[in-house]
Amino acid sequence: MLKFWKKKTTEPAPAESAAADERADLVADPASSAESGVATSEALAEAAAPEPQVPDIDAEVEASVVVEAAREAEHAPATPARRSWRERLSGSGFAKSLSALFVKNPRLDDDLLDELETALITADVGVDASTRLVEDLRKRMHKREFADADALLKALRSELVALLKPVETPLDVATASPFVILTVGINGVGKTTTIGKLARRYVDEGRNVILAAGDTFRAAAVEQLKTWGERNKVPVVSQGQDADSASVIFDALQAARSRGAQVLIADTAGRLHTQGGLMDELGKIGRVMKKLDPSAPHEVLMVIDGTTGQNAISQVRQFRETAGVTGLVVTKLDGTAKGGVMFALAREFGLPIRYVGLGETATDLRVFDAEAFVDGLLPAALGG
Ligand SMILES: Nc1nc2c(ncn2[C@@H]2O[C@H](COP(=O)(O)OP(=O)(O)O)[C@@H](O)[C@H]2O)c(=O)[nH]1
Ligand SMILES: [Mg+2]
Repeated sequence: MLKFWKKKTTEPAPAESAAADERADLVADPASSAESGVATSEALAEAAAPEPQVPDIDAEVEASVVVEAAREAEHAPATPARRSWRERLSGSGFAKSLSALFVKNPRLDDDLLDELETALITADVGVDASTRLVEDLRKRMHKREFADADALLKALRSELVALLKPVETPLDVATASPFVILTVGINGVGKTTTIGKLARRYVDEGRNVILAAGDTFRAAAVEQLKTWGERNKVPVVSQGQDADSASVIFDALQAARSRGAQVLIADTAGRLHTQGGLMDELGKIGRVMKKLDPSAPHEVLMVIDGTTGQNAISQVRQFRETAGVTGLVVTKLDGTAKGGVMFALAREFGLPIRYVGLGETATDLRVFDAEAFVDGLLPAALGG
């Protein structure tokens, strides 16, 4: 049975503003990014809220009214505060070892470059990329191209930006309607949380969004998505636990088309009884969608946990082959992530990095910006 679930209309939406986001950035505590099965303790409390009403046609209509109201009444858009990238990334292994390296005025010599190479490799940039980068800088240093460590830092910055620029390709959801995003990735990487954040972003942009609870493997996953739906006032299409994921997503696509929704975001399981089973399921979801819309899914968005380091590479390799990944989201870069995995991913696959997760709340998903990211990792200029 297709179930529409809607937000209870009595509760006022939290008014979050760009300014509030900035304040939150300043007090953000990276240590608080503990991982649990559900989004946050707030999510837990919300999940315990009364059961959603059994939906009917009226509920559908009401749900879209709520979406309209949300657009008008709610908050300023989730404007990314550029300076907050540094606040969020400063705890990363990359930022820490680089700032330790460039602390005080370091001597510009081969030892410094050796240490830089070690720091990059340790931060998960990858051996090949790190070695190439440092050898290039070494040649330039020997040609006396750098007057001081600041100049070296500037050169490093532009090399790092150059590595990431090719994958800085934002996702344009206006190219189809409904634009179907299928999210994939292993358990716990942040798929459901990312869907919640994306829903918030697209609603802020004035789009009609529908979510599909395609992770039917765990009951908690459906509840978690509903919680995000409630927060952002977007309908969530779900069936019971153990329902066929492809059929949930098929229903959701049908609903999205009949309601004129502009974006459909589908959640999927990160683990089934066997890994092969998961890949078969993802294949089936794709085939079933194409019965309604041969061009769907328009984006297969793979979510990667930024704290997993080099293991992310093998994950992407596997999902790319079997699920046809077209874009990446790297989450949890605010916590203990080393950060370097972004460069390794860019070099290895060249897949667009659409968004990065810099925290657990709705506005902590940023459109990937190579310069802001690199500046967040590197120490500020040494000179002053
Ligand atoms: N610190 C931090 N935590 C995140 C981020 N994205 C997701 N998480 C947390 O990671 C955990 C797993 O997320 P979830 O969405 O359930 O993962 P899923 O199993 O892939 O759906 C949750 O506790 C999330 O709050 C992020 O960008 N930063
Ligand atoms: Mg999930």
